[in-house]
Amino acid sequence: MKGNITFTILKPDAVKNQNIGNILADINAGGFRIVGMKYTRLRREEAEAFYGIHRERPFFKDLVDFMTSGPIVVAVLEKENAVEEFRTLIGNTDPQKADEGTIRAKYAKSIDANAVHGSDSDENARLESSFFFAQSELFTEEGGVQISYPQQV
Ligand code: IDP
Repeated sequence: MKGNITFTILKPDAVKNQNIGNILADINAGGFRIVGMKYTRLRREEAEAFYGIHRERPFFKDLVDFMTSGPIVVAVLEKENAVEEFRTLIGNTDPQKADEGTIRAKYAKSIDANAVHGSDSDENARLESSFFFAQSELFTEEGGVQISYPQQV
């Protein structure tokens, strides 16, 4: 069964361009509930760890520079089949290729400043959520804790 949790970042460009409200409205209109949310800023080591999978890619330094350039909003979202549904809502990584009406088509300017992050698997959704949120900071519709994190080693 597909999981019902995904993780998102409203990236520094979205915050700088005053699009927090617009993007959260699109997220709610897309049928997602906000389970947890924070306004924060990544330190360099945190951005490098979060995007560790891209460490060898040519754009890694630019990506880390950009992600640490200003405050961000991080959130955990709930919907049936959340990971796939959210990636459809945000559109292609490159806003030039993103379908009309998607969040990146509407609010992103370039492939690096592309407004939002969305997890690419259920496992990464849990991992990325645990990077920013304690279980006690996440609330289901009933007000209970939603996510069961893997055991810390
Ligand atoms: P995703 O965010 O759509 O899942 P990924 O391939 O996981 O895309 O890449 C992570 C982030 O790295 C992208 O959102 C984008 O900000 C940045 N990125 C990906 N490819 C490029 C590139 O070719 N040039 C510059 N930045 C890139």
